[in-house]
Amino acid sequence: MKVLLVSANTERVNMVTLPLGLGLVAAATRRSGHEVDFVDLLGEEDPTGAVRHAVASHRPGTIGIAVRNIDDQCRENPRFLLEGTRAVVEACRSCSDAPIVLGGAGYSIFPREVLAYLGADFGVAGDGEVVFPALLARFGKGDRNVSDLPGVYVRGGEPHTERALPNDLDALPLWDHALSTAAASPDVWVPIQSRRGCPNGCSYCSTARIQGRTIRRRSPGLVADVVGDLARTGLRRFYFVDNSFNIPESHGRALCGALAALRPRVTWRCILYPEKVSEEFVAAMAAAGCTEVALGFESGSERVLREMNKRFTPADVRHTSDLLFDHGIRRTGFLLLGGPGETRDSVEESLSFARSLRLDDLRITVGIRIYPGTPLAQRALTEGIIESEGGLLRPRFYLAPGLEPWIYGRIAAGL
Ligand code: B12
Ligand code: SF4
Repeated sequence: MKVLLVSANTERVNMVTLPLGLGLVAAATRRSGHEVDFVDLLGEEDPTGAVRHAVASHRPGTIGIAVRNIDDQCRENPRFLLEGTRAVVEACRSCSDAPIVLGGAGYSIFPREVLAYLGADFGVAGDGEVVFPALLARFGKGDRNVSDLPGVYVRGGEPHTERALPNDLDALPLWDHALSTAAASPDVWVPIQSRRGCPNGCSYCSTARIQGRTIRRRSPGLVADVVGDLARTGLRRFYFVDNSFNIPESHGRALCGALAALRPRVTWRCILYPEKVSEEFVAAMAAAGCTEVALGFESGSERVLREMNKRFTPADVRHTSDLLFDHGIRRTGFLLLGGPGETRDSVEESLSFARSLRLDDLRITVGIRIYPGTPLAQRALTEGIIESEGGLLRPRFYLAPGLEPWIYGRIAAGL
């Protein structure tokens, strides 16, 4: 079957991101014998025009659309990002009768709501590489009765089976050539993924709904092989999009060993969870080409960290940050202020803690985006901040009482 895959993300906020997830779905779809046309709308001046053109020239039997971002998570001036995606769905409808299937990280958090809002036909919550080809196989037989497939939503219906989170990631593709041209752009850090899932259960986090709570790993050697292949095509800067590069540390260390052996050498960035990080591990990261780490410690107050269900203390953060500094790895710190239990004092504590770390960069977010199914959503419900967990598609935020408007002035005043 001819399949058109569209990445609807047009955002450049924070960093240019390549649609890795859709690329992996594209590779799996090709492996299943289908013909794939791939359109990334990032950088398109006329996204709906580009989609209409692709539909007209490819005449797909099925259209898949990746929904990455729902909003920008900014409480002060929130931007809801699905309107553009809705226009993309409408553009597809206006020139094709092909079924439209949604998927992606943003989609997986709000499968029912996004499907209804965008007016598509089907949606796949969770990993797409196995389920999307299974869906195509049914469509190929003229069968649109697909709600028995894992995590598949039909507009107005419910899936009969839990989302698919395959354990054997080595059986799935790691890259797709459709991404390679954009990956060569000088402002891109090429995304690569070595594991999925996170068991940590931070109180506000949506990852469990996207990737589940069980860690699923790819073999470090296979990941390094793909990075090496890409390096030989001239790509040298990578971004590990794993939720945390060091969970578990043994996997990260094995990966570092394999990356260190690559010629030509590559540089890379990753996200680190500042719990039990050893000097040996940080040395291995540096030797393998790590140049920068996103250190999401979120707070400098031990009490607030406990409220967030973090497993580390400010002392652990300092230890990790110092090790990174000692090994020449840039540190971007993240503070997430205003969650349950936050007070003016704990905000001051966090700011002075962040100052003391002498980070290379610090990003501060005020107010926490509430995601359904999280302890934070439960808390917001109990405190009357939200009315139900069903109304969270348009962003709602938790901000502890007594902080507004003071906190915005305080952040503007600097560390
Ligand atoms: C790494 C990451 C980043 C990195 C990206 C680095 C890079 N070079 O790509 C950084 C830190 C820069 C970043 C920035 C942002 N991010 Co971010 N990011 C992530 C993270 C942790 C992983 C995303 C990823 O690459 N996954 C790897 C790929 C392989 O998985 P995938 O895309 O989910 O694809 C799979 C499935 O979803 C599915 N699938 C995907 N597409 C399709 C299509 C079809 C048709 C089908 C059937 C299936 C399917 O199959 C794929 C393979 O199994 C997710 C959280 C998470 N756990 O998913 C947040 C996440 C995607 N980010 C989010 C947000 C909000 C942002 C920012 C807006 C934050 C900000 N204000 O700066 C920016 C936006 C960046 C941009 N320009 O678009 C949110 C999106 C939800 C929302 N509220 O909108 C998430 C979900 C985190 C969260 N808070 O919940 N991000
Ligand atoms: S460590 Fe990161 S991905 Fe895991 S639950 Fe916490 S915030 Fe989410």
